[in-house]
Amino acid sequence: MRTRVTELLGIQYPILQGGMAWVATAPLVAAVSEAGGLGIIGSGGMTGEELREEIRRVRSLTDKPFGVNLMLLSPHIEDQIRVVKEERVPVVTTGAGNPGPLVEDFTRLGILLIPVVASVALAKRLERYGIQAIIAEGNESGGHVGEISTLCLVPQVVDAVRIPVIAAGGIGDGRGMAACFALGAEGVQLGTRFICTEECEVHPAYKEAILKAHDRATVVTGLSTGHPVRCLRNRLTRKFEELEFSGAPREEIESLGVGKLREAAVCGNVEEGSVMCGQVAGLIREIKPVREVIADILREFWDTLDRLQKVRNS
Ligand code: TUI
Repeated sequence: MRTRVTELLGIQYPILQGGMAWVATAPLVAAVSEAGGLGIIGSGGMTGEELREEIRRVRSLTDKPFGVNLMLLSPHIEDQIRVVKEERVPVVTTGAGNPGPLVEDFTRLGILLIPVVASVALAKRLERYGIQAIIAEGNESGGHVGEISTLCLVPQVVDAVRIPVIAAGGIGDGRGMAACFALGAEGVQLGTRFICTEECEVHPAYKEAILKAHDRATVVTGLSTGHPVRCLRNRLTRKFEELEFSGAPREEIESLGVGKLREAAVCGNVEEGSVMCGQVAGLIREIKPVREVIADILREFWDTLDRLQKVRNS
């Protein structure tokens, strides 16, 4: 399969695995890259040196291209930036902010910078800075979310820029991938689907919670504080709702979320922790090896195109 995204990244299939903090560690990342997609380390929560170790662990498992996601609000962001430069990581994605100031340095070092954006305005601004591809993420996604749905955001970004667009948010299978290609995307990024894989090192209770989820199982907390996060509805999100409705001070609401992703992902506390995942959680029925997940997505993608062709010929 060839698109501008496979050519730019040097990968076989235009399928990226979202760089999820505390979830996307070396075994998952290497498995996705080995299967022909692009695995991406979630560096959120790591110190610079922990990130370096994870990068080296990926390199011990695969020779294929891989990426690191930099969560721009991380307290360790300066160290993490230094480490990805020193380690000459092939691809860096960014989230939760504007990576404009990084473009010059990364370009000089041959590091491909692919920002995640949730708006047309930021996509246009970053294209002017000289970036080569962009991920447009709709608010069906898990974790830190924007305001616009994938179905509305992707075609607006596609129309606003000339660089290739990778769609993210709400894609759980090959039908979703085909839908995003219909909107003009040339690649897709999936997060939640890759959590429920054998290679993903997240706590088993986190995977089970996603398997049990239904269509309305996720909520967005933190809208009132300016840090909206989508995760599974549980005891923690009910506490958030209570505090947010009561008009509690912003600091008190924010402090409720501190350390809670680790609590769910590492300790397996899916009631008091933050089980970040997208609205496609309701679509996911089983835990499979990464290779099978990618094979399924590709088969469903081609089946969808065949189905559409039949509509045309009917
Ligand atoms: O970054 C994400 N998703 C994330 S990051 C994360 S880590 C976390 N840990 C604990 C608590 C909260 C979060 C979990 N999920 N997605 C990419 C993304 N970026 N979505 C939306 C944006 C975004 C938002 C605003 C990108 C740029 C932006 O720009 C603001 C500006 O400066 O214009």
